[in-house]
Amino acid sequence: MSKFYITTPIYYVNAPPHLGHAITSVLADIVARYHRLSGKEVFFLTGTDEHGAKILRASEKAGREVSSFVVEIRESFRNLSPALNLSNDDFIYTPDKKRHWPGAQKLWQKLKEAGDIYKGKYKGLYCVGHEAFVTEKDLVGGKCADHDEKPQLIEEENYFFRLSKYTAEIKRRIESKELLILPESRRNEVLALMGEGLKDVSFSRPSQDISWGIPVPGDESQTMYVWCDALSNYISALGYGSEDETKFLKFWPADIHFIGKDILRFHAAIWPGMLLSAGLLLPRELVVTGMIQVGGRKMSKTLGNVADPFELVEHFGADAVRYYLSREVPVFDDGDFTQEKFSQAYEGNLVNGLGNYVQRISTMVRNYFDSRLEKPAEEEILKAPLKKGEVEYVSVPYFIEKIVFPEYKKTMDNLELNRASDAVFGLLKELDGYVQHYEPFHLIETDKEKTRVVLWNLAYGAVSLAWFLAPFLPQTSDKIFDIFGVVGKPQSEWNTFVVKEHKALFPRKL
Ligand code: ME8
Repeated sequence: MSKFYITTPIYYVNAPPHLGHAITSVLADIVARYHRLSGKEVFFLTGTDEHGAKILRASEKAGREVSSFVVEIRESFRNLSPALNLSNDDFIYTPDKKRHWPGAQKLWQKLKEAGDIYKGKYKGLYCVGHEAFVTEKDLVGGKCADHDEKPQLIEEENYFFRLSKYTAEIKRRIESKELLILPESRRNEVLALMGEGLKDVSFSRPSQDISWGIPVPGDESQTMYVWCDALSNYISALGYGSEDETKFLKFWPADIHFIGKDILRFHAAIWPGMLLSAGLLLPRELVVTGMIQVGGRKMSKTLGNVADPFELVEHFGADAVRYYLSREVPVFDDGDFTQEKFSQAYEGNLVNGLGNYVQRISTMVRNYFDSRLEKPAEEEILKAPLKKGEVEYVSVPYFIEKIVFPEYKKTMDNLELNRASDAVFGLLKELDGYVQHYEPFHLIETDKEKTRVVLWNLAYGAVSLAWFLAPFLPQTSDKIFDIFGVVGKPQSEWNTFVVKEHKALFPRKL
């Protein structure tokens, strides 16, 4: 069985999660579920990034001891999984001395052994929001444009990582697509950056200034730079540096790191540099998402313009939120979030669209055929073809197999999740058209046998929707399989449908 390792970023615990974190985790979950359903052994990792100045400052602001402050917020990130039905196999957090520190420290040791760690003096502007040094050109009116605050001038002695040494090799890997970066525009952006050459990175801070972190191996007076610490989670979680590295040997390299565009540079430059220095394989793919915005500005904890995923789930249900995040927001571009847009999408596509379709079909099967529909003979099926414009497809199953499935598979494999979801909701539209065309609610009065064929096609369509939606809307998908009596049955056994009475899939909220 082939393996598939997929990760989300580990999120900062300076505040509870917002919809921006939810979107990355939901998209990664959809991909994880898709690969699991296609028979791969999947390892899906998420977690939290809990060290550094940013977290320390947030705990001070809250008047709390940092070690207990992080636990509380970590739990709210952990709770995203049951709330949004995320299927992560593991959850890593950086203060975990047993699971995370040995990996981070082993990796540091490897860089050191490679001669890539050296001591130097650094003077620069540090943005705590970014947890990175910034340059004058990143500032607007002396402030960091993303975080709306003045960076600190820092002058200190610390350790450096010789990233410059790896510029050419990293560039080659990205150019050759051995390290694939999606979408193309982000790949080009990174390559342009490489053109200027990568600079060495300050990789530690004096412990007296920032003690909340992992001590540098062999020099307790220094704390590891939070990005060096954080990036290593992708291998520490697999047991790298522990007594048992079996999982690491099995799952590394990562097949996909799902990240937002805000952290691309760290993943496309520093992380490959660290791995090359340590003689480890590079991840296969970085999938870089756009940002959810509110009124044109990135939704962020620092800016305080956040939408709470838990509230949305509470009101609309997990699948409604998953639907919105995977279809109504572009994966690779920025997209705006408004409550009105969310409600409209919910009412339009879920209540009136998918929910209504399933309700109508199941009700007709119950009322006209005593809840049971056997598969009609092939020649009967041919009597109710599906018309799409000028083209006539012999049946609903045929249309699904020849038109919908290839488009779905292609777009899923290319991680064009919005388009894959469009293909599924496009099928729903065709099925609605099929209902309108044959009007089974009238046809039943004149031709019961043909109504049986039409409804069988429509029930097959409903179950196919459930199959396609399984990675996107897992609960809804399960419910539809159950309503039509085909739980656990492969497609080849979707012959007889025994339909159950059920509640609305998506209750009306307006
Ligand atoms: O950067 N829209 O953590 P972070 C879409 N700890 N996605 C968003 C978003 C938005 N408005 N806001 C956040 C860190 N995200 C580091 C990562 S990884 C080794 C360390 C998502 O809490 C998006 O995936 O700031 C972004 O890259 C990530 O959350 C940043 O989360």
